[in-house]
Amino acid sequence: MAILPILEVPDPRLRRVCAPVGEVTDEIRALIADMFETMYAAPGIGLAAAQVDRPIRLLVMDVGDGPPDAEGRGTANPRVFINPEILEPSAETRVFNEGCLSVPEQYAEVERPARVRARWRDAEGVVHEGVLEGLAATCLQHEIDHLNGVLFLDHLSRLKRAMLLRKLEKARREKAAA
Ligand code: K1U
Ligand code: ZN
Repeated sequence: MAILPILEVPDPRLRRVCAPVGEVTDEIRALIADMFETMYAAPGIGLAAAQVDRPIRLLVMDVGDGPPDAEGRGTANPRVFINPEILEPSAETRVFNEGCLSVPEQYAEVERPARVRARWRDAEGVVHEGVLEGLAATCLQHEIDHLNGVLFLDHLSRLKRAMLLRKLEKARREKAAA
């Protein structure tokens, strides 16, 4: 397994529309393992293949709430979404202070549908359909945006986007000078 470099804005490769995945091969499964390792190391709760320079429709997510462990605590819940599609977004929306590993350490409130009915394939190629809500719904929509070359910045007003990008440049300058 390997930790892969994550592309950061303004890299034009983040703006590509990704191609559907055909057969789920061992090569794809190896990429999935690397993406989980990269996501957990970052750390993050989601990662799209586009962010690690693989322009294909694949994303991984772990927003927790897996089966409780021996102490009754919620645990990891790694999930793979191949060729995900939103079938039905809810009319109700929710606002979440989103981050993005391609826009490091910058956060902004984004409004999206609160629930989505989605269809996707898993790492075995099995088709699933289900409703995601809460953080899982927000994260799935954020990651599907990546597969379409869209960043959470694109959901902000021009002014908010410009302010956030200025903050990012300042943080990068300070880091380079340190
Ligand atoms: O796609 C990405 O860039 C990953 C992104 C996913 C995401 C976060 C918030 C809302 C929607 C989608 C991140 O994981 S940013 C980091 C983050 O949110 C986080 C990091 C450590 C602990 C908890 C959250
Ligand atoms: Zn992101």
